[in-house]
Amino acid sequence: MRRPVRIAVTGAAGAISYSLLFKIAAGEMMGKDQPVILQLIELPHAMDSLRGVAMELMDCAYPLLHTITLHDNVEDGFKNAHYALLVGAKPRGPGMERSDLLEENAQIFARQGKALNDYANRDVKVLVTGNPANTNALIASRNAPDLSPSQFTCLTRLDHNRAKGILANHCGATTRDIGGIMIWGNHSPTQYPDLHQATILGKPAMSQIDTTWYRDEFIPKVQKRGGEIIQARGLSSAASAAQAIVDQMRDWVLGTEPGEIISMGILSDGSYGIAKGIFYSFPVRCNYGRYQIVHDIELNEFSRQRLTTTEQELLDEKAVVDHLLPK
Ligand code: NAX
Repeated sequence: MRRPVRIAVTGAAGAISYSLLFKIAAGEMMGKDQPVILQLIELPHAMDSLRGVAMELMDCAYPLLHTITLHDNVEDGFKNAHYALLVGAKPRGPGMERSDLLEENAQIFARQGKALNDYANRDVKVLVTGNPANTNALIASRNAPDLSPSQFTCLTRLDHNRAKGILANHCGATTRDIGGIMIWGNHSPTQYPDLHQATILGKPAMSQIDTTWYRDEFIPKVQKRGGEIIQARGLSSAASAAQAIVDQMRDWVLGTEPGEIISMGILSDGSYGIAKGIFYSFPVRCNYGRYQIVHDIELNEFSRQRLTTTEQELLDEKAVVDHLLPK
């Protein structure tokens, strides 16, 4: 058996974690031969609830679950972590402006970035889910000067999976038959779900679907799927978000399938003309624990405009929190 790896999770008593932790403990994220230590982190007032979650995890008797530790602060919770899943965030309250939300979360993620810098394993891989995920990832990475920004990512795999599922359902295909889906930009309604490289059973998707359906129905459906789920369930997506976290981390750590493209929020290096210094979702492939942007994708005018719109939103978000970024 291999040595266990340490996985820190914030917001561990929340709705997403209630699916996520059980998947991790069952070996779905790190592989069926990799024992895990779960370092669960919550706000002090949620520690009782967290103890309940830990009891249930124990009661599942997962063979790969080595140890569970509980923490009410990130400085203890991130100690020696190989992986950090930053799920907890401050939700938007009544009367709160988007700028207040950005600023309040900036403070939370600044502290988490510093704690990762000071206490986590030097090779820690970080995935930010808590919203606004892209800008929170930017704040965390900028507050961790001793870690590489490439160790930080944000979750856009849920958007990717949503696009795949909705397209499969529309075409009467299975998701196995579909490849080449790309999500560009922000995890927000400005994101751009791009089907121009997508294939269904190996043939171009755009030649098998109606362009009007793609532009007027598919794109807004993916962009607003989170809201549609809240309206239907009265609660936000939780199980699908947990699955997306597992998928994104598993692919990052264990690699994508040959030829497979996934979407990941990462620090822009200027590829495709996107401004450097923002966390932006790009098409990537993963190998040996690293991700690489897929280059040389042709973008038509329609796509280019959408890439720019979501880029501008991220630049605006960055401007709101700029005074909190270490210079
Ligand atoms: P819940 O409100 O059910 O749970 C969040 C938990 O985080 C709570 O238990 C809270 O006590 C804890 N928490 C808050 N601040 C914390 C901190 N500083 N340190 C440790 N714990 C903290 O929310 P849930 O449905 O689990 O969603 C979690 C986050 O994911 C939200 O910000 C949500 O907006 C975001 N999402 C992001 C998605 C993405 O694709 N990037 C999709 C799903 C989800 O909406």
